[in-house]
Amino acid sequence: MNPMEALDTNNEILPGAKGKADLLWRTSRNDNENREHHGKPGTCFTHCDFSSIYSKDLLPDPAGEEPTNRFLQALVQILLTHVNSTFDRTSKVLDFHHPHQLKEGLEGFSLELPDRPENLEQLLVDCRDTLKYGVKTGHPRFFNQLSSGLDIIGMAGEWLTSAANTNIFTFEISPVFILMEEVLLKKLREKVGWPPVEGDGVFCPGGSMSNLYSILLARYSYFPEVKMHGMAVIPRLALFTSEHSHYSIRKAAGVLGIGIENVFLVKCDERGKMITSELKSGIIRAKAKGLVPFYINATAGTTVYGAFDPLNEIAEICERHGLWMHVDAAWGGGLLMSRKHAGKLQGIERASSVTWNPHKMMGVPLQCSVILMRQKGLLQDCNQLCAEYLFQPDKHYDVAYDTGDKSIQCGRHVDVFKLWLMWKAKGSEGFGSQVNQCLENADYLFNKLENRADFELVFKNKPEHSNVCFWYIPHSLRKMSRGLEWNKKLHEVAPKIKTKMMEEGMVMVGYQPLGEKPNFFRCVFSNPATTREDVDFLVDEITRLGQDL
Ligand code: ABU
Repeated sequence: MNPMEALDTNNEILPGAKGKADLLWRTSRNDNENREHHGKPGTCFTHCDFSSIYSKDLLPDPAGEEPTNRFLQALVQILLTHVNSTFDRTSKVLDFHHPHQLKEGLEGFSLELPDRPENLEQLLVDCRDTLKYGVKTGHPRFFNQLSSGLDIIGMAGEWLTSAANTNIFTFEISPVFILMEEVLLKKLREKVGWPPVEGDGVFCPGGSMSNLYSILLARYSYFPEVKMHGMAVIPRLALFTSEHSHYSIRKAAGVLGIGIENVFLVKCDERGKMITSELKSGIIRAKAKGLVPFYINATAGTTVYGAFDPLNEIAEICERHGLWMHVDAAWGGGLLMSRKHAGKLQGIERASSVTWNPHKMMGVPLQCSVILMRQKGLLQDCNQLCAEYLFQPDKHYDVAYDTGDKSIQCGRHVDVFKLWLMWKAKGSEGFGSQVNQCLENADYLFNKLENRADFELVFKNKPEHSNVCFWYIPHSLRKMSRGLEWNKKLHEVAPKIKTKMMEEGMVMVGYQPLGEKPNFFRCVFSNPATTREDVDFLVDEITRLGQDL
């Protein structure tokens, strides 16, 4: 795209644009008239000539304040346009292009990096194009991932975090954020049901990392010598997780040198819950082979089915065998915010550690994930190396607040502020209602599909979380007798529909096979902007796109 041209959110050239000197924006796709804008919603924002202004002209240049203000206001206008179109149901969820098309450069949008600086006008166009060719994960019709939605307060929190641009390892450079982290970790532990004054935790980049921490901590608690001397000085370990659990448990076992083959996948029932009798016999078998079981992961909200493992039964097994109980509540943890649904995690309070991703069900902008520990001090003992250039013991404040040595990272992004700000904005109750609404949408979809001949539900009992898994059965398959051939054909249906869906871009939902089951759709709700009409739209779209298959 030529940076001299001004585009609206559909990348159409606006009639009022005056070439290189002017960039004009409309705030939303519905704002059809090209009006002058002075910061009021729905009107054009500004005439700005950025064509001879470069990044060197911005702050810290002595005369940089005014161009910096104008540049950032122009950028904010682009972001507001994106925000408005995200919530505009007539706008697309995505404008799909293949990797090679994006690499070749679309309408002048080039990913290649120049040797000579580009002016701010070009940078603004690049910003806008980056959003244009991305996916609007906050769109009410984006059902593709566990993390979705665009929380305005959360986004504001992320902007502030970026402006503060600090590292959350020491109190001396992150005094406020470190204390916020303490407040939030305590609050989340309270929700888990642990005594709030004890316990520990750390924000880390995603659920996989949180799960890795849990295995690291469990191993250290039984075999502290491993920190200094490695795996050679400890027995061959075994850990257990369900066949429906997240792959990060196996990955972590590989990363930590425990070995993927020493992760035992426990069978699940039809609903995707761990069968505890299988767990018991698995532990006995592993012991008989000379392995040392030490850790069980129970999942609260599996990735595909949204199933909850029987936490109390698993806790009993852990207590009987002296094993570490971890609960991966990356997805299900959000339900603890809802009085109506928190009971589905009964038994979580018996765990030694918990993974929880506020960036999933609580709608906090990515990333926001925690590992919570029941025992205080273990994180510090396990990970600390006392780097003297950061963690000087003779600082003039209480160095217990230099929490960075608990982490396996050195530099750590501040993920807490957006969650803290959202909590202030909604209260615990606001998060609870959000969760309730998402689960009501899941119920609505489940009930709707239950009564349709052209859809089939993958599991027949009501969703416990907001996952609804289903097949679309095209006309050609409805009368065909079931068997291998039928399964093979059904396996191709979801990918074909998804291809058309992404090319048209009006809605987005994921699919996957699971075990012997051919590809099926998994619809998940975590966006409070989604309504029943959006659910109806999804079902109608799948029907329309799949009717000729
Ligand atoms: N555990 C990562 C999230 C996967 C998903 O969104 O489907």
